[in-house]
Amino acid sequence: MNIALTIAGSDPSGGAGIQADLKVFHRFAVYGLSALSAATAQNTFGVSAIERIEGPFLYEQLNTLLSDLRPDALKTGMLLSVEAVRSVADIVTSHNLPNLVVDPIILSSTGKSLLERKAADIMREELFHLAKVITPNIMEASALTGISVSDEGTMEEAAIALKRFGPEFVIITGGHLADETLEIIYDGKTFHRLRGRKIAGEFHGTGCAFSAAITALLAKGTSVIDAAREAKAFVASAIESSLALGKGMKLLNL
Ligand code: PXL
Repeated sequence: MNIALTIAGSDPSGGAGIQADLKVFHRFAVYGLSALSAATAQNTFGVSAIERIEGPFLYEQLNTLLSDLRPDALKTGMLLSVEAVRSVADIVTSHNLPNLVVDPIILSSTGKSLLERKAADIMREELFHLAKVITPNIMEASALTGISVSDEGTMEEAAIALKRFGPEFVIITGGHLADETLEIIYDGKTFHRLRGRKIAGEFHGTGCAFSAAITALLAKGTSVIDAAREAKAFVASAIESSLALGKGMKLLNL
């Protein structure tokens, strides 16, 4: 069985974070490993508090796990601190881990900061170049490039700017665009575009599910373009069957 690892924060609602990632890995029949990089207190209305996991303890979780098990692919989600970003970069390098997917989570769906300012700079400088794929949404692409990303043209501009930090592929997700969904995939030469129908409503965890699905598919040997296409279809179907289990945002049916 192929193995995927998620390094992410805990979302007790199960809509995003490490819980959602593990559900997605299971859906793709990939064995899921996990290491916790932060903890949140949250429900379907949002995040009320965040607790840190110190960098050395994240490093210890990963080093212990990886001295025994070897993932075929891994992803990062909420990393929060400079120390966590550096622990991941160290581990990916020292264990020579393939198929790193960096989902550069900066804000929660309701606007809470999940990555400290300095940590975003360090992620861009020290983690992106180790990645097979980075998957910022348009808000994250804006914050990471200083470009105000709002349409296809500015998504392409931001993809070019982000590619310079060294990832093999940049995928900018445009589920937050006004009237369609559009993913731009850039490998330094060619742009691929995945277009979809926009489904009305606010959904929690779409970015996590998308990057987790890509990670699971890379673990199984799928190419990045095919993985992105399949991940998009998976998320669209999870949105279509999303669940109003709480009183706030709908939860993806993962
Ligand atoms: O959706 C981004 C996200 C990722 N990881 C954790 C989160 C959230 C959003 O709230 O809580 C742990």
